[in-house]
Amino acid sequence: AIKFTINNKKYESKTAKTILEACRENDIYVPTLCYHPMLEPVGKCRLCLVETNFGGKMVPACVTDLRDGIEITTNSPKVVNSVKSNLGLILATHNQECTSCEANGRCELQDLVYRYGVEDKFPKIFQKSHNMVDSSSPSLIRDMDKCVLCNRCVQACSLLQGMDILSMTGRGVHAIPKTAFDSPIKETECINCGACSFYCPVGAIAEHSAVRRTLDVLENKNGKIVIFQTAPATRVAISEEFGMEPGDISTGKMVAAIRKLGADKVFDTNFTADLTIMEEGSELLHRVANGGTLPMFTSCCPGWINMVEKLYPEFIPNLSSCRSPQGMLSSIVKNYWAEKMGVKPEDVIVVSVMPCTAKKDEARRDELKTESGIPETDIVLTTRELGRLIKLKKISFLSLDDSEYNNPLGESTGAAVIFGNTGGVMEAALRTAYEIALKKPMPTLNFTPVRGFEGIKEATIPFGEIDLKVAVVHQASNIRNYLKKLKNGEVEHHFVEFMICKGGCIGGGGEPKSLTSDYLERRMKGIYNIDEKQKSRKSHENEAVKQIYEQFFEKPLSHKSHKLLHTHYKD
Ligand code: HC1
Ligand code: SF4
Repeated sequence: AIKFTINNKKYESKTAKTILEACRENDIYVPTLCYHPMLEPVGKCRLCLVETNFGGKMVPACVTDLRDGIEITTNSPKVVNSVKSNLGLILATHNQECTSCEANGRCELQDLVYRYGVEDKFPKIFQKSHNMVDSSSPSLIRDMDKCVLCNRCVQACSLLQGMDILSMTGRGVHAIPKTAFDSPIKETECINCGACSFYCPVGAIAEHSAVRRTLDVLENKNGKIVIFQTAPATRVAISEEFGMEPGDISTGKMVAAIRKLGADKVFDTNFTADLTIMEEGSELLHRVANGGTLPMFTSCCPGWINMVEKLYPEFIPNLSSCRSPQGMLSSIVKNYWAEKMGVKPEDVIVVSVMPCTAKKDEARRDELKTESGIPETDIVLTTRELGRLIKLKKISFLSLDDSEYNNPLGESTGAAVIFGNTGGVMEAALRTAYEIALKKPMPTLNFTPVRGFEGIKEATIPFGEIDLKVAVVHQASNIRNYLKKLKNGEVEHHFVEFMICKGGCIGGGGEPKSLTSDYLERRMKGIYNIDEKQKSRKSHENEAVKQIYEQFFEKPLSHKSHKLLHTHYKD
């Protein structure tokens, strides 16, 4: 173990590599702005400067190695003054439209300025100098006058996602993360995953907010019926917006809060996750039996669809034709449920709550409009935005009694909720396909080879005549590696699940921001806990799904299913 002192107290550590890690391990506060435990430390913001007994100069704690015998001081007047003056300099170049900023209340800079009581006294020479708000993407807004040059968006986009859309350009006061040729983000190869917005410590890159529009819809209904749907991964993360822990399950409170906001019905995207399994499983069996294009690729992740359309159009035939569960639910609501309820589709507004910024972009697709040309999903809110709405309306989330989803479009099984985790769609599909094709239950429902955080997971399942080879790939950079291997003939599979974000939807770019290093593991556990506790854990046992086939769709891949539950892609 390394022995050291912090503020004259003795400590030792076996795991900490840097001074910052040693301080965090021992609950000693060191301010940071550019640091995030899921990214590489870069030592740019200079807020974590500390004094040590080695050399005279203060050193950045995030990039300075912990050494035996080091004496660290984090609370001297010299350190505190340096934090204050660095914060003052950051403020001088920062567009402080805090009151209307998407990050208001969850901004790391705001918290630091408040904590240190920093006065905004430097002249604002650089304010508005970049003069650029890029709202071209339906998913994201970039306001570079709010950028603090932490480099986190650049790292998220290149290191984590392998997309390289943003890079730091210019020096000193002219430094700024830019797209190639400074193009509006919509004109780049950006897939709208939102990783940049998740890691932005301030409001320089944020989700393209629909909070105000949703408020308007809820407060001025004018006879319209407002339906909400909530994605699998929202229920293990929304709790973090209210001070609970990652992975804490708050399905019932979330539904109750949405009712309080004024929704007329709350449906569950999980219902159509179960329905997706019926359609996608049947599509796979059909492709295998009839020599269709293989491997078949899942199609529920909109960042992934964007990636295929923009960068790998040669793989479009491999994509399952199934709409995403979000798309299926909205389609059912507007094209079937509305008629059953005796209302016009135009008088129904569907608000979907998703862990994902790319879902906003998916909802605007021409292929996902009703016959009269209105979007089937009217509004997409991220989990973060739902948190904002609940807070704005002063709903006391933590003291709400649990509420249930409305049926039948609120009924779901354990197979549906695991869609939120990487590997979940595959596991859910196998639970059903195995049982339907081989007419016997899978030996175990917990199919562990496709669980966990490994970038590319593979499994082979004896499937009657054939050995079914499957793979699960998550995080855009791993996906690009996998596709390279597939093109080179180095891998061979029948069915592959792709999720653009690390961990799957639980790691979506629209989920509550977290400064911990284990939030993904904890959210993942939360999802599997829900699955374990469900009455049924197989999609084909969902009674409401069975019913909708009996009453309307007839069977998977029927003519009606093709019209309302399937889609096509742009090449
Ligand atoms: Fe997902 Fe999906 S699981 S894509 O990861 O198939 O966003 O949570 O809603 O649509 O169901 C996201 C999550 C989500 C869809 C489902
Ligand atoms: Fe990069 Fe994703 Fe942000 Fe686009 S949304 S700039 S791909 S991190």
